[in-house]
Amino acid sequence: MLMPEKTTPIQQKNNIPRINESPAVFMDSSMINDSRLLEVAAKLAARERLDAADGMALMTTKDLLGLGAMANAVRRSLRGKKAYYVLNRHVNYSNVCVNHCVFCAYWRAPQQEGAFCLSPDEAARQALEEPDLDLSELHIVGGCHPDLPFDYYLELLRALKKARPKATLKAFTSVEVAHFAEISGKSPEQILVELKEAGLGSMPGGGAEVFAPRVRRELCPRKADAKTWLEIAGMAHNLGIPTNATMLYGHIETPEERVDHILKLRDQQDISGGFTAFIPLAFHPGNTGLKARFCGTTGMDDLRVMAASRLLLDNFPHIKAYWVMLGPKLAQVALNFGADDLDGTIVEERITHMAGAQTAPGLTENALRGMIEAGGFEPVRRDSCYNSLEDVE
Ligand code: V47
Ligand code: SF4
Repeated sequence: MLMPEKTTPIQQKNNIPRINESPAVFMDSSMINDSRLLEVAAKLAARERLDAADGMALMTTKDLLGLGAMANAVRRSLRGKKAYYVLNRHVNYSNVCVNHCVFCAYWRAPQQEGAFCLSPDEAARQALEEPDLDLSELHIVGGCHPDLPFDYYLELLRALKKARPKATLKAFTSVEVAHFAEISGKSPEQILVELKEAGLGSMPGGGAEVFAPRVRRELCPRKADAKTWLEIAGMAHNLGIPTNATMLYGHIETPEERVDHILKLRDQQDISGGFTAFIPLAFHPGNTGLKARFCGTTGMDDLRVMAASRLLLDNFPHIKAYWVMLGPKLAQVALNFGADDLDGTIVEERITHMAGAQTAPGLTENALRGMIEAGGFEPVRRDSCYNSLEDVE
């Protein structure tokens, strides 16, 4: 299969490079012991696109070091020794949600103990809690609240933009946008246009979970389906709004379903081109409806998903090792397994910590730079769209 040759408008605007224009991949095949991986390595060297069978070889191999060497060769051909991080803060405006996903420990019913909903002013005050932190990004997500009017979300963006004018507002997943359309009677395009006018700069990649209908039926039947998620991401890209993409792994999904999910994202990226990063999300079972069946992902699987993603997503510029879910130590190692970004300072994280994550609530810039340097990489402070801020005063 050949890769499309045309660069989409959002790729040009955001300076998103195409991977098939990147330098050739030099791979030391003496590192590879799995014969199936050797076949994939030969395809990569010939710049052939990988298919689902290749994906299965990557997603099921026990040859972690061979797989890592392949992903690292691609990562180094794209980014050299650069490893990105961002000064960001999470703002969770509400945990009230009508979707009740089985894997989620974050949601509460409207009157339930622990339910919260910040006013736009309260959210803005929260965004200003660390006045000395020169934030480049606010990561803003909540649940699908049954009663908040769409105007609330516009007010929320305006208040946050006023509080932090220099920060990109990375807000609302495709699932939230689908919900806003449903409660307001507006089309998802109209919702996106109005959010953009109110200050939306980019969108996070949550809500994708695993696209397979079998998984969604069992774990998140009320949530927007795969087609809707992908369509809204495409609409955002066409409106010039870059977005991320995720996959929640380590629960009931099969290796085939993981590969299918990743290839669906690759297909969408071929069409609309506005995905900036892919983030594999390691499932945390604590306090969720799956806690009796799962005990968390293994380091082997975390690194395998990271490396397989880098190799399959030939049109995604960045792969993020989200330290909150992987832990800082494994996230640092993941920089050698295809990842080129650690996310950021975060300050306060709720979704994973309510599901039992033991990581710190946030990290300092020094800690992030130290992790990157100690791993043998060059830290690059970035904005939400991966522009370097290293030389900016
Ligand atoms: O959509 C829910 C997942 C997502 C659990 O775009 C869980 O830069 C693990 O999308 N264990 C939200 N994960 C987080 C997210 C994200 C994070 C960091 C960066 C970006 C980005 C996006 O977390 C949800 C869902 O897929 N999630 N419950 C859990 N128990
Ligand atoms: Fe709601 Fe998101 Fe949690 Fe699902 S994952 S219950 S949509 S907050």
